Amino acid sequence: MLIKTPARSDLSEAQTTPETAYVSRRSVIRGLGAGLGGLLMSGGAVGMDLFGSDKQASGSAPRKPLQFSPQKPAPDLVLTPEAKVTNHNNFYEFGTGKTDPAENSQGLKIEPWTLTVEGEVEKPGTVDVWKLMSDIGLEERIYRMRCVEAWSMVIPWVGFELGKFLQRFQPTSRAKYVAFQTLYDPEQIPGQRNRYIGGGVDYPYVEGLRMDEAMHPLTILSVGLYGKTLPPQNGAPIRLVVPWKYGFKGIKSIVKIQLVEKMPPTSWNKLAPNEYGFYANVNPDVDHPRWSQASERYIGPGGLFSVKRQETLPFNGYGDEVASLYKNMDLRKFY
Ligand SMILES: Nc1nc2c(c(=O)[nH]1)N[C@H]1C(S)=C(S)[C@@H](COP(=O)(O)O)O[C@H]1N2
Ligand SMILES: [Mo]
Repeated sequence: MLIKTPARSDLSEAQTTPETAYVSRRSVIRGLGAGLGGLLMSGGAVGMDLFGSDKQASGSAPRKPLQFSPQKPAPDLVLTPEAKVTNHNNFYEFGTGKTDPAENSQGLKIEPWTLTVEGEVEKPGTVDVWKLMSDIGLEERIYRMRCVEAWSMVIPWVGFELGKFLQRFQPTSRAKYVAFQTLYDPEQIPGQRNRYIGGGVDYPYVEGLRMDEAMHPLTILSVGLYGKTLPPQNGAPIRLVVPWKYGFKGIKSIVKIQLVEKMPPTSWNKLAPNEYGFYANVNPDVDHPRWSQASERYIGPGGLFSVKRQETLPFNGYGDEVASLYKNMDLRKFY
């Protein structure tokens, strides 16, 4: 590893972005005709929008300010501007183009929203996600995000540890894996009505983790980014974030979590098993059959299409924390 990667606790939204980036971010946001609200939320637990304009770049769904504990400094990470995080997405249910989700998901009804936890647990249950957001104690997590398509971002998520949440339901000793499911509602979701729009994925989108991966403190359920609730295109109101894995593991708009004994099916693996594995750990040494994974295009501050080619790090830079989970595994075989 050439770049020293700080522990996640060393990172903070306010400190990761140099002054010049704030200037660029402002111009990008202005260029897209949105408000300045996002600029003021750095590290903040404050829900006030001084400019009275909290609208995101492309959407009509208002995002609510969240209360959360901020992270500490991360001098080596530069945040991807909010307007890019919310306008360059993969959410095939709303189309396969990068701007399709922002354009087509604004009507998604995200409130109310319930999440059911069932399967190998002593106490199955259904929670009101909006109530959960105000009860559970949210924290900021600034993570690198590496898509399997070889682009990356740095995103200031707001959320909570999946492991702590799952403990509430008391997993049984038979729980070996965790299966996740996205909302299935073809009336609302165009890609679920039309295979062409939805990119040929079998819906609902499903994902899974091994139990130890799910319980790892880096694994979060995110309910916000840049200090506010998630916009629909980023998986509102609740989505998974596993920072050492390729982005497709981060399933969006989750309605169900099942604890199970056997490895569950996952959407991209079903579609192309030779290209996308269950583990999907970021690994510069294991290429995708159709492209190299050794480097990535980092989408950072600057002009709308400014990208920087950089090396991809093993486990996306989180190896110190997670490599031990895979110590006896051949990562070429279990890609
Ligand atoms: N339900 C669902 N979840 C999904 C996807 C999707 O198409 N549908 N795309 C995945 C992929 S490939 C990536 S890279 C991330 C992108 O998250 P972002 O748009 O918030 O950056 O979401 C993941 N979660
Ligand atoms: Mo992705």
